[in-house]
Amino acid sequence: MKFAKKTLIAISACAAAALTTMAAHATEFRSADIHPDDYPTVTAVKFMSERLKALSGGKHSIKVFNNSALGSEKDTIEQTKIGALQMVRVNIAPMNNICPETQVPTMPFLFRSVDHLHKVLDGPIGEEILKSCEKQGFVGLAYYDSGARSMFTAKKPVRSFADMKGLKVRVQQSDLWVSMLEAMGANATPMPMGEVYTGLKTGLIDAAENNYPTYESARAFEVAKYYSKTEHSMAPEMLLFSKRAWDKLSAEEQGWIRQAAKESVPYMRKQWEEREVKSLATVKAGGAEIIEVDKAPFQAAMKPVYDKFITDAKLKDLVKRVQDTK
Ligand code: BDP
Repeated sequence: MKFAKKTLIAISACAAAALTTMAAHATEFRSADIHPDDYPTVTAVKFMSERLKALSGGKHSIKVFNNSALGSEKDTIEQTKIGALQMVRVNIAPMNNICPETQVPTMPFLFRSVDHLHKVLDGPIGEEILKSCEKQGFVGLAYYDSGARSMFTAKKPVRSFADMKGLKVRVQQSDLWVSMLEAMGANATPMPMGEVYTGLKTGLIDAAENNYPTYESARAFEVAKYYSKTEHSMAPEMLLFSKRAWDKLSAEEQGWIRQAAKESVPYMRKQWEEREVKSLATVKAGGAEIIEVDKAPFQAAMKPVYDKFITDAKLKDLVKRVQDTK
């Protein structure tokens, strides 16, 4: 069958118009996550979808593509930027190279406690950092908890700072993370989370670092049973909406999305608290050894990382304001 060029243009214009009209009526936004079904970041976005449905009178909802179905965090961030995906839940780390302000909550040993972290992220500093990603194509909706990250090793345990020397450690895809591990004396290898289990199993890497829930859900404790409580970073999770998709929505629709995201935060925090306890029990039962380490030498080694990444006045001011938050 052959159509004249004009007819084809008319047909595609009609299809595009139909899509736009559809979008104005009912939309199922697509959101990505690397974690399994029962992980708190995934259940929280599902909760957000329910809230969005209620607030929009059934017009809008969110479908979560989790288990890395749409790729690594770096991939899905790129898809979100171009508007192929409307939303993404990622750790803040893969945003570090894109949006410099996100380096601040990633910085090692910055937060004194979960309370301190919540005060900062729930207040104007958190807001400012979310907003700073807008010029890069992302509307920051919320932060989710991610606990504290610690080292885990396959062959020999890290019992002191000296044990880090020469270890091949997987890090998230961020220059800041590479420097952080190098400052600890390790060789840093950036790779997606989905490759960590095999990497540890085959000996491609000696170690990785994460919170209890991911150490458990990624089954990393089966191949790296020494978990050393360095608690070197509390890098939170982020919920980002595609600015391209956002700009096509009405102010009212944007308000519903913001509201639903906001409401999912306390829900997520409760799930998170429970999951940390459950995951610790699971990894211990699975044979993991939980090791206390002296964190002071780790902390002392982080000065060059601050010097290298917290360079301009704006970032220095943000770090200072975080430290001054009581
Ligand atoms: C987990 C985060 C996830 C990251 C992962 C990682 O929830 O977003 O992808 O760490 O280390 O804690 O890559």
